[in-house]
Amino acid sequence: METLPPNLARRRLLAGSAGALAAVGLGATGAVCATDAVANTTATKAAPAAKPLPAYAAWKDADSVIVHSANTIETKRSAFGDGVITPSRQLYVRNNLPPPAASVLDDRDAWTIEIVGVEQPRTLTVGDLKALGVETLATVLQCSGNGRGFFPHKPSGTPWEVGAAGCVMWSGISVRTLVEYLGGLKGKPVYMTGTGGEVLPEGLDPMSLLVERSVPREAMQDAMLAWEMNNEPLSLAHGGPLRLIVPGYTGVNNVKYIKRLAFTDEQSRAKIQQTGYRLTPMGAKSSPDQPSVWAMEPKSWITAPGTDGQALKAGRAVVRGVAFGGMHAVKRVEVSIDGGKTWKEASLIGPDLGKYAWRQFALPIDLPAGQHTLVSRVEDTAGNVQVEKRFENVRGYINSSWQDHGLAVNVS
Ligand SMILES: Nc1nc2c(c(=O)[nH]1)N[C@H]1C(S)=C(S)[C@@H](COP(=O)(O)O)O[C@H]1N2
Ligand SMILES: [Mo]
Repeated sequence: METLPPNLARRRLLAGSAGALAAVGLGATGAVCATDAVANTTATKAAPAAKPLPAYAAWKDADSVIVHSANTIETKRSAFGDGVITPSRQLYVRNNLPPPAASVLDDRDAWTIEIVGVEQPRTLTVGDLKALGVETLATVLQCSGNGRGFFPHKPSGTPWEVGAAGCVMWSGISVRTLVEYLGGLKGKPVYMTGTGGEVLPEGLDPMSLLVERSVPREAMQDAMLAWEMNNEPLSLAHGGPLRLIVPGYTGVNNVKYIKRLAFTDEQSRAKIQQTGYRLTPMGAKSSPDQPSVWAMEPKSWITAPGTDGQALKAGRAVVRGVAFGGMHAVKRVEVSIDGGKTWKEASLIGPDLGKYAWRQFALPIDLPAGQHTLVSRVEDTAGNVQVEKRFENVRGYINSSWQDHGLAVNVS
């Protein structure tokens, strides 16, 4: 039987009640106000002088991204375009630590990874892995804090809006194939734990910095060790030479520069696991007994028209966006041009790249003159509906609220 990560199980209940609220039309006026406020924030934030791209990500398309800092780069909402895969040059970047030296890419196949918690634990090179198997998989990669910028309490951390996410194609070896090759799992481990290969500064407690994340063991079923992203050798910015992909799980669980994969009975002792990335109720302190930020939830947002705040002309328009289920495939997407009072079903367009990818959606409409708030709402194949309201939490994680992600447009 599938064991749901606790955050997802709990949020399913929330999703149900938000759906009910939406059905009675609650929050429509609230939605307009909230999203107008958001639109203003966006406009003022875009204006200040753009920060330069850091050297390791200098190859990114500067016009498509917002550089928050050297280690946090966001895709502009207007840059998602109408193709399903997010081009690498436009994909967001998030590093908790500075990346390793670029020289780790000099001989990619020589990078080693230690596999433990299997019957025959071993250290293998990327070259070895390439000789064992290959698969290709599309997933939504989304930072746990994507949408944090919409939390009114201004949580610490990057105030991402929609662009700490993308739909990416990965190639590598499936963790299942690798584990079979190593004789299967040893015993019945509870977690799969991945360790990042950054060089840690001396003199500080390594556990306070180490990027090491544990996810429920079941996540290994669809997980992959990837050496290629969007048909190219994996870049340093995105975790090359080798990265763990845990489909359906938020960005942080997709450990870059992976140097150790362990099947363990306990969660990692690293701070990033113990108290970091917890869904901490407002007013409380982060602690290991709170749900870890693991599975993603149904979420969608509109990417066009009027994304850059440019004036729109009344008449025919096609509302477009992206939608994903997190752990399940997308069933349908509804669009509203009146802030959630009335909804129409959009068409899913473009190729379906599997349940972990996002779907593009489109709805041709007649756009009347005036101020409108465009919103979208996705339902997955398990019946989970994108929530109307964010779940308040101290660090601003997992904001899937359709109301927060509304787009205010001005039509004349
Ligand atoms: N080793 C390592 N892996 C990591 C991180 C990191 O800092 N170090 N950051 C995580 C976070 S918080 C996110 S959102 C994603 C970002 O992936 P990207 O930079 O390829 O977009 O990587 C995750 N994996
Ligand atoms: Mo993240």
